[in-house]
Amino acid sequence: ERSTSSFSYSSYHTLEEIYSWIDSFVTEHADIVSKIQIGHSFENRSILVLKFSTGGSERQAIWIDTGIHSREWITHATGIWTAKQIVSEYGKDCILTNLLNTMDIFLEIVSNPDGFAFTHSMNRLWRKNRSNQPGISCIGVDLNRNWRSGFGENGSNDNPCSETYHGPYPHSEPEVSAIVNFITAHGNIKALISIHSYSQMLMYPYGHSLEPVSNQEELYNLAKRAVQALYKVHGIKYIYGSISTTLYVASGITVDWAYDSGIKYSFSFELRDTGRYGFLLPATQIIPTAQETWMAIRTILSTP
Ligand code: ING
Ligand code: ZN
Repeated sequence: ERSTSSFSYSSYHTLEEIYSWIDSFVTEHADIVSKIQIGHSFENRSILVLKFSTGGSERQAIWIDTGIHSREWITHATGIWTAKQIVSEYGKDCILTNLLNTMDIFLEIVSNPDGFAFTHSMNRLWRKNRSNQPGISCIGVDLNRNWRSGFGENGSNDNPCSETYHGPYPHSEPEVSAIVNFITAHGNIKALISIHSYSQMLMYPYGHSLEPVSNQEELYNLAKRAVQALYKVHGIKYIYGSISTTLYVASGITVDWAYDSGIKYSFSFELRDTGRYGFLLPATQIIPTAQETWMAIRTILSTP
C-alpha cells in the first residue's frame, strides 16, 4: 500500500487510485478521519464516505458530495484536495477548527463509482449511473433526478435513453438510497453541499419549483458572501441564486430532497469553467479550482 505522499493532487485519477488513496489517507490521519461504507453501487462497488471527527458522540454534521455525475472529474479532484485541506488546516484555521470541535464532516468523493469507472474505460462523457432494467435497452439513471422531492416533474425525463432519466421510482438507485438512508439515520445534518460542474454557479433550492424557500433571503445572502470569498482567490466569477431561477427547472434533485428533509442549508455548486473546456477541464486547474471552492465552502460552514 502506497502512502499519500506520492499522490498527485494536481492530476485526475482512476477509481482504483482514489480508493487506494482513501485507504492510505485514513490510515495516516486515523485520529481525525475514518472511512464508512454506506452501500454498494448497482455493479456492486463500495460506496465510501470519509468522516472527519474530533470526537464526541451524535454530533451535528455537514454533508458534502462530489461526483454524482461521473464525467464531472473536477468535482472528484476537488473533493480529494478538500479532504487533505481539512486535515492540514485543523488546528490552524479558526473557522474549520471551531467547526470540527463541535461538528463532524462527511465527504462522499465518488458518489457514482460505476459511472466513474465507465468514464475511464469506455466513455469519458458518461453522466448517469450504470443501472439497467429488464427489457430496457438504454442504461443508466440520472442520479440528480432520482430523489423524492418533485420526482418525475418538469426538468426530468421518463425516457430511459435520456441523459436526465429519473429512474422507475424515487430512490430506486442504490447510489441515491445509500445517501438517503445514511442521512436519514444520522438525523442531524445541518448543511448539505452537492458539487457538480460546470458553469460557475452556487445555487440553493428549489430546482423543481419557482416558489422561494422559506429562508431564501438567508441562503441568498450566504451564497453572495461565499461567491465573494471564492472570487478573491483567483478572480473567478460565479453567479448565484435558486436553481430554478438561475439555471433551469430540474426535479428530483439532491438539494431539494435535502431541504425538504429538514436540511435548511442546502447548496449545489457548479464548478469551473463556463464551457471553454467544460467537463474536460485541464488538470492544471484542479488546485486553483479546489482552493477557491474551499473558501466558498468555508464561508457556508462559518454560518452560526
Ligand atoms: N448540471 C446540473 C444537472 O443536474 C443542477 C444542474 C445542479 C441541477 C444542481 C440541480 C442542482 O442538470 C450538471 N452539470 O450536472
Ligand atoms: Zn452534474
